[in-house]
Amino acid sequence: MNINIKNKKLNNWIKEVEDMCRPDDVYVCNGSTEEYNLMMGKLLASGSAIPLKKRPNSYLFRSDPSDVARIEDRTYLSTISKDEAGPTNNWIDPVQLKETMKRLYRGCMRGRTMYVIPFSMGPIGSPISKIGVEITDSPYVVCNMHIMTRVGSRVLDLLSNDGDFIPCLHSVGAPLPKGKKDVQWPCAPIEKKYIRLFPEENLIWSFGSGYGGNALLGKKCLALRIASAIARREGWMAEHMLILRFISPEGKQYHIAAAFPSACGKTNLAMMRPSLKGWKCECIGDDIAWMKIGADGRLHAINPENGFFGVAPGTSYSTNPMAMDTLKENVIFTNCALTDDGDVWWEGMTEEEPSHTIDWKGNDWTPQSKRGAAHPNARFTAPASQCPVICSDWENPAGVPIDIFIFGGRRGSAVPLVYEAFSWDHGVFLGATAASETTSANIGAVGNLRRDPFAMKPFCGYNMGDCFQHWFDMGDRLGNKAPRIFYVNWFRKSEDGKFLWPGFSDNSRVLKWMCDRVDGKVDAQKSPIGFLPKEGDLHLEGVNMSPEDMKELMKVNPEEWRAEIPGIEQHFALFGNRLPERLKKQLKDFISRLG
Ligand code: TSX
Ligand code: MN
Repeated sequence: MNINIKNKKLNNWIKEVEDMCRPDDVYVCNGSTEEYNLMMGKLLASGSAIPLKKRPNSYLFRSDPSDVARIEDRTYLSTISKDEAGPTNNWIDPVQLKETMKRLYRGCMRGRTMYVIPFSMGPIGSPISKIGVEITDSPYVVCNMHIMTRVGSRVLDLLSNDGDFIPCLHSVGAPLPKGKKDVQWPCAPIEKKYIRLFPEENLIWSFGSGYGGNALLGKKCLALRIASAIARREGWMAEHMLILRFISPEGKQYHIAAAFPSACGKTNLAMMRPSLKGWKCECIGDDIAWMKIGADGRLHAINPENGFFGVAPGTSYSTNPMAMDTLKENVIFTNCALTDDGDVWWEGMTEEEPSHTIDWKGNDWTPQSKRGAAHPNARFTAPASQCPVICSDWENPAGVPIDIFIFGGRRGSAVPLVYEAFSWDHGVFLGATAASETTSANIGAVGNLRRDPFAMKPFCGYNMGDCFQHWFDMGDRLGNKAPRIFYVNWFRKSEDGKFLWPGFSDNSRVLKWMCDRVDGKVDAQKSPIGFLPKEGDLHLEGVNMSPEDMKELMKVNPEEWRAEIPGIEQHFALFGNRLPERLKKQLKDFISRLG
């Protein structure tokens, strides 16, 4: 081991894992640039990393075709009682599980180095931050963690002798026999891939996958699944939300946190450039918000992450110019295509397709090829500090006070562009019933409606029914200082199947209406589903839309909404006696408003 660690719990854990996994070496990470270069050097030498001529200090990786996304059906919550995991999580008995997994971990790091990564989620030393330590046998994970979290000796200093941390154990599950050359992307076959969370012990075990949320354990596993369970116990919130600062022409700041299921463009909204004259938008985070009630009684949010792990396909100078500018250097790309002049490319990046690339599997690709050049879930890993519109307060340890919560989803019909909840309880109902139509980015059939309460279905580390109650409890504590709650749908279509709303920059018009509501500047029109903008209150100058299309976009058809009720009832029935009475009342009121 290269560093002398003082923390007793950490030393014991390292020894325990070393005895079990049998690596050739143990290396403790210090988070330095030299260390990053050393790791990347190894990955270049082994042929895993491909340097990109067009982007300084940037590299392309190609994963194993079996290892391209989060493995929801192989992710288990291991709580003492099954009821604690609830109906939306896979559950497995912790005692039985530990035996199974210990068998897998036994000797799994032979021929490899075991890396110990001390990291902070949130600015180092912030009262809202948490410390984790990931043990991994993947140098690719080390490099990604350098970008996505705050890694290093400062974290070890903070841990001192007896500080606490969340242990995150990861192995690609591919021991390397002596003298054998490593493959480009080591991982285990699908039936040996597992993610296991022990929310009652604050412990994370991941085996067999090297990809994204399966392997970068600070993100989905710690900052959402484990943190959401801690947050409920401690009375704060860990949510799947982007955070942005919206600034009026007069310089007034509004802080907005928004939860959308995947494939709704969270990263695009987080870095949006308003089309409304004089308004500005700054990014604080694109995926996760940790929020605590401050001394002022308001809800303050931090972004626990240090970078963006974004979906590449669809990202372009027209959909998200600020992301494109973030990606100019110091980026890790995974499963993108490689162009002949040494750049990356993905579907939707440019108006014109390149005439030839090497696709994400390493094969020749031309526009005539039937398969995509980049994998639909191809990713970029980029430092948040490189985003041109990163907010000056993005690392403020006190966080930013949230004025507005937004929920939403992708709905071709029924759901209007925007509406406001009548009350906190009604807003919780909107979050709890949020749904989105599946796209090719999800697994399963395209176009199915999937309930994804608070966009947390894959990420809630405890019973979702208790999560609903936690939202009510937080609202009770926040009282009249609670953020206002809105619901949006950028994806409503006309009869002939065209998107009605231009979206992107023009979403600033929707955000402005929300701010006007918060300031009491505009009245609203009551409908059965919530408050709608009154005619003329959505600023539409410069939007090329006919009044008929606008009417179609905002229409609330009680008939269509009545058709939603069986689905909501079915969804609520899942939670049995854990479904809060207050949600039942919301559903009853909703039904009676529809008449
Ligand atoms: O991210 C999106 N947002 C939010 C932007 C701040 N997307 C992309 C979703 C996939 C990740 C959107 N797609 C949005 C949106 O507001 N709206 C749409 C639908 C749409 C797509 C294209 C056009 C209009 C709407 N227009 C043209 O193609 C010209
Ligand atoms: Mn996410």
